[in-house]
Amino acid sequence: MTVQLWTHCRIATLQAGHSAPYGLIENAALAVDSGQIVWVGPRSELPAELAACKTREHDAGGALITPGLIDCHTHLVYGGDRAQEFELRLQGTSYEDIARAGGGIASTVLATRAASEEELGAQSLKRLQALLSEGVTSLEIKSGYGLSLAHERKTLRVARSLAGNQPVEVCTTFLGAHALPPEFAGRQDAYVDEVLRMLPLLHAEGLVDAVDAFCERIAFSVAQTERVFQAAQALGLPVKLHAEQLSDSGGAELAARYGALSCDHLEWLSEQGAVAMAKAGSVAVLLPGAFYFLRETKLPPVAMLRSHQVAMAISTDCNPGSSPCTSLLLMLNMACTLFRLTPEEALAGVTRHAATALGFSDRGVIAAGKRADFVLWDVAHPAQLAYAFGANPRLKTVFKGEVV
Ligand code: DI6
Ligand code: FE
Repeated sequence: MTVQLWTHCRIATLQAGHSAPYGLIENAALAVDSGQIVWVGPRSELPAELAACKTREHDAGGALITPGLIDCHTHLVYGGDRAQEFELRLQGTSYEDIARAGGGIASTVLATRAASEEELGAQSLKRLQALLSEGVTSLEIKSGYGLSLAHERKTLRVARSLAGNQPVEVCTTFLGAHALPPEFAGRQDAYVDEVLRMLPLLHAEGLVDAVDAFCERIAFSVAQTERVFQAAQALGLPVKLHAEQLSDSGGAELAARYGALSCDHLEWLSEQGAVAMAKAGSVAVLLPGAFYFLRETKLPPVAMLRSHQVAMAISTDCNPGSSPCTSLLLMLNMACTLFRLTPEEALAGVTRHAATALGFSDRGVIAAGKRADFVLWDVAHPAQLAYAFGANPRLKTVFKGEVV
């Protein structure tokens, strides 16, 4: 055993059922061996056998330690940007009108198709690095701006390769059913057939960890979404869904029937949908950046989610159209100010519950047996992470036991 010890810190473990808020331990110690946490608790209770195996002691200088942050819903790999669409929206055109007129997602599809794998990688790396600078250690990246076999493959390959030399783990999600590509105009079901053809091929290349769809009046119907879910299920892939973002389509109930890892957005979620999610254990992924940027007024039903004990995660939704955002810390603040989450719920939403939303049971909390992904912060209390917006108090990230 070669134990690295972290001392002179307080630790927000985020452990479920811990007696203190945030699972906070004062005057704490954290022991790491081979990339795994082997012990956490008050320094005074550190077992002598662990102290005896210590090969290195890190003085955290009084920092707060939290689990590494997890961004569980991003569309980080895309070409171009949509600043002009932003200008149009400021003049009064709505997001849905722009989409119906062939702009919106479709314009990012053109730019993504036009970009080479290298160009896409370089543009996306900057966004990834912005997230990492705030303590993200795991994230999800969706495809969905390629919308053809070759371009969805390119997107997913970029997503996979981004993780290659960065201290982060990336999960990839196939979002072929994100929008209708121009060559399929007026032929929605034929495009869903095409999505069903792409999925097994991309999966066979090891590019797909999960499957998502955009179930909405400007995107795909419940019936079309179900065909995609059936195909995912046949391959043993977990599903998740962009559900009830702009209207109540009943997508969450469908997703719950397929045991979805998460349902995301959910501003228009019905009580039936929440009940179904609770039964299925699907996480509600709330995306305050998209709510803010589209100036939505319909709030996600947070009180209802709480009353049905649906776990809530928070994510950037990093994408060019509805949330061109690369700050997960800002999302903590917005989840509190806009959605009225408590700072503790918000922090659990980017750690413990975000891990569940990605199907990870080995991270998201600081506990023995979990991966040693954690962040040192220059704050006295965890609520400060949600309270100060535009600040980045990160001191250090530790990824798989090693200082980044
Ligand atoms: N919902 C969203 O908010 C993103 N995708 C989706 O299905 C936005 C995509 C975009 O506008 O580019
Ligand atoms: Fe999204």
